[in-house]
Amino acid sequence: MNPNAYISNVQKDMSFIETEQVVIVAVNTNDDEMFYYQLTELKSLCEACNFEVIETITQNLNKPISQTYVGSGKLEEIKNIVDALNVNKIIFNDELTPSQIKNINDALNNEYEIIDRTMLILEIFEKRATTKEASLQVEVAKLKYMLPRLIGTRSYMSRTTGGGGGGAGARRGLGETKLELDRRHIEMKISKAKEELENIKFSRATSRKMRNANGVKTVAFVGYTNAGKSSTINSLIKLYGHENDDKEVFVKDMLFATLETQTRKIKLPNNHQFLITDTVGFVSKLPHHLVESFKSTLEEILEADLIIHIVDANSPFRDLQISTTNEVLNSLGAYEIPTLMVLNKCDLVKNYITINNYPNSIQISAKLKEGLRELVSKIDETLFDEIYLDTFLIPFDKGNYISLIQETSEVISTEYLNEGTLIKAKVSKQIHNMLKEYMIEK
Ligand SMILES: Nc1nc2c(ncn2[C@@H]2O[C@H](COP(=O)(O)OP(=O)(O)OP(=O)(O)O)[C@@H](O)[C@H]2O)c(=O)[nH]1
Ligand SMILES: [Mg+2]
Repeated sequence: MNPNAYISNVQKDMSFIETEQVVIVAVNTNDDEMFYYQLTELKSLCEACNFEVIETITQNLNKPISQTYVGSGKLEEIKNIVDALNVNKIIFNDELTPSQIKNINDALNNEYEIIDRTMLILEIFEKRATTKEASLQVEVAKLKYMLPRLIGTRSYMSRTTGGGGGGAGARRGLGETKLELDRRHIEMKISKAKEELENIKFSRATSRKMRNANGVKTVAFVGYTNAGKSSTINSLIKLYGHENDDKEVFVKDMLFATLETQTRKIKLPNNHQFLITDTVGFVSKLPHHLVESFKSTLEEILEADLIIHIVDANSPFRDLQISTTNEVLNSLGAYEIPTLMVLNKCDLVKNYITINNYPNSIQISAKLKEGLRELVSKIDETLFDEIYLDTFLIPFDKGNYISLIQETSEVISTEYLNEGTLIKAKVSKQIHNMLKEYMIEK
């Protein structure tokens, strides 16, 4: 099958609101909680692509069969079931290798569309991408996924050679030329998209450097998709948003609502300010190419002074979601950044004992705006742990320093003397060091 055709078919299907019935196939290697969780998740991924799962076919194996994913008898059974159900798309729970796709297609007479987990995730990401950067990142991931899958699909080869006619040798020759052209075309598209991404990455790095140079602290919100990262950020913006930067971020009950990082400014009543960054959500078996393509976006997490790990406390799979998130964070190299776990959606949790299993976490409900003050004071404590109670005598011609203290610190008292302004405040280490010459003992 021509992967291009396969991809564009899936895209075409996406444009209809109607759902299409599909069958899912999964190899169960250890019959544990993880397997059932991934199956449930695959169904959600299908839903996000407007596919309705009407049958789940599983096979218990030590590991997927390297040639055909499931055994040949099982393939026969799959064929009978999908025929009986009149379904023409089969969704596989894992990423299939190029040869597995080819062999499954051969066994099923090329009569069905074979879609694997990776392709589903790529499709959802593609649908959700709204910025140039996100679209390019998804494009690179998708093209890289496609590249090895151009080879070895017989229907693709015969289509490119115009079907019958000529000997096998001639057919292969023409097919290979076309294949080579397609491959080169894709490689060119990948390097063009990467070049464009480099430029975007550069301007992102520049604005990040400016933020760092200004000593502005950053808090990255990370976690599983749909855990409520964006909702929590919106609730915080409502309470503490900066007047010039209080636009809400996008929230929706769907997988991967957020694809691009967005930053908002928070100003607390004690004048402490910091930036919060919303990030793309994670999912189990996040395709390798996708993580790689989104690396520059995800790297924003590495620049953060604090990571807020948002967990859906109401999910029966929250422990697996926590470990998946931790794995992705570790793979990015975010070991040393202080992290605070936040259990969200506590309004839905019936059994409070379960929540107590996470002793160092903060419990909130972004929806009911509960627990947010505690969250903010924990963030404040972590970010501004080195606070100095200083008194400065600032000369009148240095009014900008007065504004700096008033803008960023909790001011205890202000007095206007003949020599200048006497100001007592709880200041950050940075201001403490910067204004040492105006400090007086008090
Ligand atoms: N009941 C309840 N629902 C919530 C709460 N917080 C978020 N939600 C809902 O959960 C869904 C997902 O919320 P988002 O904020 O978009 O989740 P996210 O973590 O940003 O998701 P992605 O952007 O996909 O990674 C939405 O339907 C929210 O209304 C909460 O505290 N309680
Ligand atoms: Mg979001």
